[in-house]
Amino acid sequence: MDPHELRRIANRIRRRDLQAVFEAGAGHIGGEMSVIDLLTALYFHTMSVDPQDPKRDRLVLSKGHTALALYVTLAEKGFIPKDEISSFLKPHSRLNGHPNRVKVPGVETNTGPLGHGLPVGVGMAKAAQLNGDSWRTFVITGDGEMQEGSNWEAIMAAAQFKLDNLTLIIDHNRLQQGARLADTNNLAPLAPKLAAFGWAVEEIDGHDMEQICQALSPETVTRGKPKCIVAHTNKGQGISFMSDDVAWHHKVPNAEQYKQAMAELEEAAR
Ligand SMILES: Cc1ncc(C[n+]2csc(CCOP(=O)(O)OP(=O)(O)O)c2C)c(N)n1
Ligand SMILES: [Mg+2]
Repeated sequence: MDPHELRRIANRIRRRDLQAVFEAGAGHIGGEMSVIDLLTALYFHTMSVDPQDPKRDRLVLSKGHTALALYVTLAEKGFIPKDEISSFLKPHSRLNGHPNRVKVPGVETNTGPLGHGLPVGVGMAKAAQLNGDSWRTFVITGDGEMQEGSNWEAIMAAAQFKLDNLTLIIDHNRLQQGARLADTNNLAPLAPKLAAFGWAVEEIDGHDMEQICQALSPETVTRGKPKCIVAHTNKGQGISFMSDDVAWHHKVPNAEQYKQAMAELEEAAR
């Protein structure tokens, strides 16, 4: 699929996500807008995700608070009915605030407590390596999430195991909950740290479809090394008044803000 079509899909996912947050009165809209281009490229360009195929590629959305972005992407891909998105966070809905692999088709791992997805991803990649399988594991973490020590244990293990079938994508939007990364526990620059741990590292603009697809392609994998893509993103990407504003980690737009946000996304789709 070409980048233009991928951008159209990402825009559709952003609009559906925004609508669902507005209607549910909850969600993590900032981090959803920042991760949607990455999810779109993974599901519509890079990964083979046939649920019947045990050798399908795997995605672990470790920043599980942005589950809604994953649900909308899975609905676009046909894993769940598009209508079901309107049940997000409703009583008895399977679309909870964090993804559940038992309930939602296409979800590979339960996530929510930050710092767990990468250790699980290392286990998945190790399993494929032991079986001699060529499927790939992708993990998306938040940048604030990278403060969790469990990630760095997993990073060491992945290098030790030479897991070149593992790709970690860090959604580097420079914001966490209630604060900037720089004012909390400043991990930037991330790339040299991953490189020092023995990973192959690439830095990209996480909203540029060409760059995302290129960085995810199997040809760019370094033999014998796990790969980290530091994706420079904006929290709230696509909606001017949410972009790069820490308040929109999990704020919900009022009716007027919703109208403006939707108008901006619709304009971008033209
Ligand atoms: C172990 C753990 N501590 C705290 C939280 C609460 N929490 C949810 S999101 C979040 C901030 C995450 O920031 P970041 O990883 O940068 O994600 P993004 O900016 O993409 O939303 C926190 C602290 C959690 N889910 N898990
Ligand atoms: Mg962040």
